[in-house]
Amino acid sequence: MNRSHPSASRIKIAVILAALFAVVVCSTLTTRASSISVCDDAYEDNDNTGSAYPVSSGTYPNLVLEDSNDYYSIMLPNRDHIQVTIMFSHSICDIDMQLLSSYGSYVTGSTGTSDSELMTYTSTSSQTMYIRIYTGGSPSPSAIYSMIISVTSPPAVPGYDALLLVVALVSTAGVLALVIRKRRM
Ligand SMILES: [Ca+2]
Ligand SMILES: [Ca+2]
Repeated sequence: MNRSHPSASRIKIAVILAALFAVVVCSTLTTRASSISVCDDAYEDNDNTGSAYPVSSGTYPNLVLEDSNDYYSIMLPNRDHIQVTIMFSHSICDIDMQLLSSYGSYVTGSTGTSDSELMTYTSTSSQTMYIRIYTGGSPSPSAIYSMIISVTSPPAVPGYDALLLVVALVSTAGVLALVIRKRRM
């Protein structure tokens, strides 16, 4: 017997034991103060809109869906376009996501069956929106994902600001004319 090359079954058992060890350790090693698992990401406790972690355009690697939800908040000016992408291993955990309004209502979402999800939205008002990461399966310390957020502003329209100024001046002049007319009556 060649002892330098362990059998495939032994390797498989070792991998399973290592995974079980990680799950058990990560599930039990919790901080006494907040009960947050030491294996979850640094943005916890962000399990609802009230505790959503504020984010902006950028890449957020090594996030963990160890509990039921991860919420992130983002400020979107009117007409800005947001694109959110998450990447993960679908075979480990089927992670989905939603974009919620400032009131917490559903705006759009992505519930695919591959190793990534993507959603886009163009804001119709200035508001704080919420990105909800969740799963219909089982959250675990192994449910690791990366999130990429891209927010872009609409291109400036030539003469748009000047047009707004003209409209404001004409409106103000109209109101003044009405006031003067009423006083003379
Ligand atoms: Ca998390
Ligand atoms: Ca969470």
